[in-house]
Amino acid sequence: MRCMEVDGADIHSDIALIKRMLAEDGEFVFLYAGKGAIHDYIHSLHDGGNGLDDEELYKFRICYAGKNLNVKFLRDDKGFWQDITSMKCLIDALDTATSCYIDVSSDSREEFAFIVQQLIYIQYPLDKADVFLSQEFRDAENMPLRIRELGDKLTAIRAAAVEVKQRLLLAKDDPSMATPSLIKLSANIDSYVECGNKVKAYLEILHKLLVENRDFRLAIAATKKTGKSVIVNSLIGQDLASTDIQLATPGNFIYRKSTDNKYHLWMEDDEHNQLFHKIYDSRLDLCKDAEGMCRCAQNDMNNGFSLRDVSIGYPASDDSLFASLTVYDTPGPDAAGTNHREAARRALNECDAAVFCIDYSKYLTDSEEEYLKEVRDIFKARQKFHSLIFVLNKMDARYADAKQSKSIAGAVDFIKTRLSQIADEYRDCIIFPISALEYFNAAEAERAGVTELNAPISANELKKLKFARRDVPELSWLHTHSLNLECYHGVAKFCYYVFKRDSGMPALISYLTRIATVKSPLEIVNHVAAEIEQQYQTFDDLFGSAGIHIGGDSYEAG
Ligand SMILES: Nc1nc2c(ncn2[C@@H]2O[C@H](COP(=O)(O)OP(=O)(O)O)[C@@H](O)[C@H]2O)c(=O)[nH]1
Ligand SMILES: [Mg+2]
Repeated sequence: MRCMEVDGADIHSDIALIKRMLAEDGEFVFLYAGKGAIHDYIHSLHDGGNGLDDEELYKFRICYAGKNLNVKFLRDDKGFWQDITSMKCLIDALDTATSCYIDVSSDSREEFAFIVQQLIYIQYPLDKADVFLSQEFRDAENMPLRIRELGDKLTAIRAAAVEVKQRLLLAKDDPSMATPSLIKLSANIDSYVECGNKVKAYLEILHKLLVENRDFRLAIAATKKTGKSVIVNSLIGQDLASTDIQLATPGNFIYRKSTDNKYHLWMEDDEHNQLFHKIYDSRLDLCKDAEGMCRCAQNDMNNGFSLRDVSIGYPASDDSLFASLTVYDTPGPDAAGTNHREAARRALNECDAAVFCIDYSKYLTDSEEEYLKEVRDIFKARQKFHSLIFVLNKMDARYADAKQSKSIAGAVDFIKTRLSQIADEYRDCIIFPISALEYFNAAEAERAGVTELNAPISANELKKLKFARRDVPELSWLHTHSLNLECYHGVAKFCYYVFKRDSGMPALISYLTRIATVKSPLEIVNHVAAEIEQQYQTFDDLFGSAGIHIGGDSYEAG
């Protein structure tokens, strides 16, 4: 990819240079090495309409120059690792047609997030670039061995606890064995039992990780009407979550794949007893019932206009993306007088990762800011900010609204700056610009069997298609959008692949897949390992005083 540095020292010469390069190569990438934020620089380049015009801003690709990188780079078609020290170095080495690996040798999450975000700024296809921390890679390789070692430690703790119990029993019959330190242990026998239960719970978690394909739980959170349900439908590959403009989601709707190829709707009480369970052959019948439940809740003042968590099972092919994904469509917390806030908070606490969605067309409202502070508190307590991902949705709105920022990097950079002002913890967050509706409409047309868009066709042919297939209303949206892509980006041919890629969703999905398959299991093992180490130490100190050493030979391990 071709690239060049700019620094804003002489804005007029920058404008002239950028205009010239964009006319030559629409994909040209600029690296910002100046002071201040990229969104402010873009504002200066626009110069109230005297500088870069809208068409140029749509095309303009820019990211930060990042001159102190310490990463290793491998391209699939080359057999050697290359040292990378700046974004210029990286972009020179990238090729959109070839997959690559970017190994963040410093193990710094900040550097990792920086690189991923810069690739998003320049709209690089993230599914072609695998960015990872060196430590993560080593951990993943060592995971089976590590789990075995942790299992051994747990067995040793158990064996030592059994030994303590046996000695206490013997001491009852033989007072000479009742040393003062053993008697001291007997006073706390209840707390060992409790620890024993904890140890058992860890064993179960590890067992699940090793033996079962663990479920990945993802919560989608946002204020109302930001596009949560469209994102959910895009991820599960079904039109299930209601996007009726008059109907707010009044509780958590939890979607997971069913095992019998049917649709299911069920609800449980607080003790996980099923309150009801209905099975459907038809998606539409289930949707009708689910919408009916939402409508009832809208008038149910006694229950805070809310629903208990509703679970939905849906048939999905085995090769479907995220086969073991559970998605929580959470209620927006911004409806006064409802219990919606509480339900969303619960989902955010239960999930392995969360997507927080911001409406591009509104640029952070007061209620979004308030919700973001609350989410910061939840994730602070959980100590896992990197599993909180941001999306800036409705990016397609920049074509329709004259006042909106035309540059994707400009819009994302602005929100990124705002987020770091709202909470320091959001400084290293990653924001994905997407148009969930574009992805969803393309997927719906595909599911409706419109095969003409499997291969590229012109905007004019797409126009004819939308009239020929009036039964597929999504084609009309896609056609309107194709005119924007043709006019502002010079796209001549359209197919599902083009729309999906333009939507930004594949980049988000590939990032989520990585979290689900690598980061989340590692995080669980690390968490469990830390707890086990702590328990090991506590027991060892405690039992050691009575001459019993965990894993030692002072007893028969059993
Ligand atoms: N233009 C545009 N509209 C969207 C997009 N995503 C969602 N919407 C619309 O925003 C409205 C609210 O979407 P919905 O998913 O119901 O929002 P929720 O309340 O957050 O679940 C609907 O009319 C959607 O069609 C998008 O990417 N672009
Ligand atoms: Mg919704």
